[in-house]
Amino acid sequence: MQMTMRWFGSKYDSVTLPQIRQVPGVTGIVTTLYGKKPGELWEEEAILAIKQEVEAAGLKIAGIESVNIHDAIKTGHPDREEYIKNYITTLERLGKADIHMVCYNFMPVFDWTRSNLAKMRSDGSTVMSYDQSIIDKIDPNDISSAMESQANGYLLPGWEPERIGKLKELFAMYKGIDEQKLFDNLVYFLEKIMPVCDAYDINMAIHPDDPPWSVFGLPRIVTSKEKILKFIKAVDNPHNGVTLCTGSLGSNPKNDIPAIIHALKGHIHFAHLRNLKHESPGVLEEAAHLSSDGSLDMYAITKALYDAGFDGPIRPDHGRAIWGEVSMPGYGLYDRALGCAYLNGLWEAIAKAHCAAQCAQC
Ligand code: DNO
Repeated sequence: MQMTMRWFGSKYDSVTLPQIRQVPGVTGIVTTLYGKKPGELWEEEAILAIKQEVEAAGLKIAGIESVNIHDAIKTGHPDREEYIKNYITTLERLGKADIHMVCYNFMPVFDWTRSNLAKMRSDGSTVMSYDQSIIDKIDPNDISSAMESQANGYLLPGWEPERIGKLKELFAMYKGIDEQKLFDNLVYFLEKIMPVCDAYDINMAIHPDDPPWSVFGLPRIVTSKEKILKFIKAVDNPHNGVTLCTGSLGSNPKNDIPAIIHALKGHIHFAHLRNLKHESPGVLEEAAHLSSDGSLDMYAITKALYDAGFDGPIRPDHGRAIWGEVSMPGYGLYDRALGCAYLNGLWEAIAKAHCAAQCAQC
């Protein structure tokens, strides 16, 4: 595995590449051209410029998070052909730049959703949290301003103002799109892009829906082991894979994450590891990465990844805001660096225990 951190680019991130470079064991970052709108073509020069910037800091681009998908592709609108063409060209350019993993999502209208971006915990740290009863009372037209007002002045990933500014149009596009149609549109998209992924060895890593259930009445299809296996089987190609996001899948306590990892063996191309604490059904808050701070067994999850032979990039996911740091919610340096140290420690212990057990056998 390769330990990485997410970095949004020097114009958009409070964390710098030299800071990331000093986190023990972190050798790469996952990044994006953050100013690009979904569907826009990525220029070769822009890809090479960010690659050079990252490499000059002594790090590598381990993958892209994300090349976002235009809503015409998700809804199957006739314009999708144009946007799929752009997507293929972007993938081709990323492949030529020696970038071989792309994270994306297929969530209608909204990317990840939270009801609070700075919930105070008893230790004085703040975390992002979700409460379905609060979301149920929010008019979807108001959710973006509610999120934006808590974003500390940063642009939130997946909440592009140009797109979210046209919510009425967006909701109209999704009228009549149910789970089956969304699924068919995902399969259509994957079938079209697999040839370029084969040609340039690009692993596509779909991000689970966050939270993994329908929000604002919109369909969601990347929510459970069964649903993920359905589209993995529908487009039978090793490049068709997932981002194993423990926080997203783990928001539903019925999702057994180690079992999901084993079921998806060979198709996990990227891992987002974070913990969360369940309060009651539909009510949860993010936690420190340490198992005992939340409801997920981070040791069992990491061991399942190790046992499944996972060798892709891992990143600590959303951290708490601690020690007075002000950053994009979830993406400060301090708690994510603690997360890296903890996850690296788990991995080392698991790897050494495995070697010791093997030696004992011979
Ligand atoms: C939020 C992230 C998501 C994720 C996208 C992938 O913090 O986990 O925005 O990057 O869903 O396309």
